[in-house]
Amino acid sequence: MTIRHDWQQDEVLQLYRKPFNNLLAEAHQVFAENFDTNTIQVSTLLSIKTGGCPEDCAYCPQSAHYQTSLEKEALLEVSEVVAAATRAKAAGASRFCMGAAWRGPRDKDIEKIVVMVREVKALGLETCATLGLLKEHQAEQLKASGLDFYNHNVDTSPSFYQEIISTRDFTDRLATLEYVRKYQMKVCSGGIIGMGESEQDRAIMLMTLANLPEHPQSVPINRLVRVEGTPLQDVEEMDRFAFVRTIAVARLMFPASYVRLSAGRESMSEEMQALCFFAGANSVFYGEKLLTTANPVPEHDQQLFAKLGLQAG
Ligand code: SAM
Ligand code: DTB
Ligand code: SF4
Repeated sequence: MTIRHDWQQDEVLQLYRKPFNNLLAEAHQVFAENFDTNTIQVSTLLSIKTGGCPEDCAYCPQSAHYQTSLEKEALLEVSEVVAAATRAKAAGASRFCMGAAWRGPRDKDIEKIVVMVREVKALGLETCATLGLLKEHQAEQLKASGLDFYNHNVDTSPSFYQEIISTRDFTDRLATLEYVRKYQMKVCSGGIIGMGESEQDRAIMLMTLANLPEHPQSVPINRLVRVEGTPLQDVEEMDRFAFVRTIAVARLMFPASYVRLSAGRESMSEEMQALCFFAGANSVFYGEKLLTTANPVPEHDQQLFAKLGLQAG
């Protein structure tokens, strides 16, 4: 297996534009060379601080800039987080991901998060947090708490980013990823597909991630959940095969990483999900809610996994 950090836009686009069957066959081969293709990693999300976010990400129901039906909530108590993590473990999740609608945490927030991480870890779960932009000392504190993964998506290409978010820069995101790597937490970083971006934007997003000094260990590919009240509520639904192609290209570019079929499964058919699993997606968010929007109920996912012979692991 070759881990490459020198991807060029043209060759990524060439992969993306291959005949569908060839692309899927190649991606599946690389998948089978590196993973047990019948094992799927399952993570459960919890929004530990919901809504009222100062950022203006055009896709996000939690931004204070838009009128969505979401109720703003304060940071949850540690006991509430532990109770949710206990339920997630009982339902079969192996990783628990805590998400907060912040531009970035304050130092006093980090103190509370550190306790949450310790207690969730003590349940025997892997831990992940997604809290926005980090300062270096905050990354150090999170590492010391035992945090396994930090999620921070680049979301799209640098040029399309400017059309989606005005309150921060693409380079801010990369700086946080650098701190996460520096303090040796595992990186979970991917993006959102279906916001009206071009094929080039998709290629550049994947290329940006692959050409980092280390590949993210986990690459979430989210399909935009169009939420009423956000600027992207009426964006045209993207071609479903183009989504599957993006998963296949991610598998080819990140042969040793987990590729997560992330947000947007609620509006995918079982057949579309099965194509994504064939193309190399080997992780999902599991549990009836993502952060604030719906996800397939666990019983439904269990039935789907059984039909496909997939084992949660
Ligand atoms: N506030 C932090 C941040 O932005 O990094 C952490 C939470 S934020 C909700 C985490 C990720 O959720 C975003 O980077 C984006 O990829 C994803 N996301 C948010 N809204 C989404 C939507 N409507 N559809 C798909 N993905 C979404
Ligand atoms: C990721 O890439 N997707 C997750 C997680 N990382 C934090 C979030 C999806 C959010 C979808 C919209 C919502 O439920 O609020
Ligand atoms: Fe805030 Fe994160 Fe939503 Fe952007 S994606 S508005 S930073 S919660």
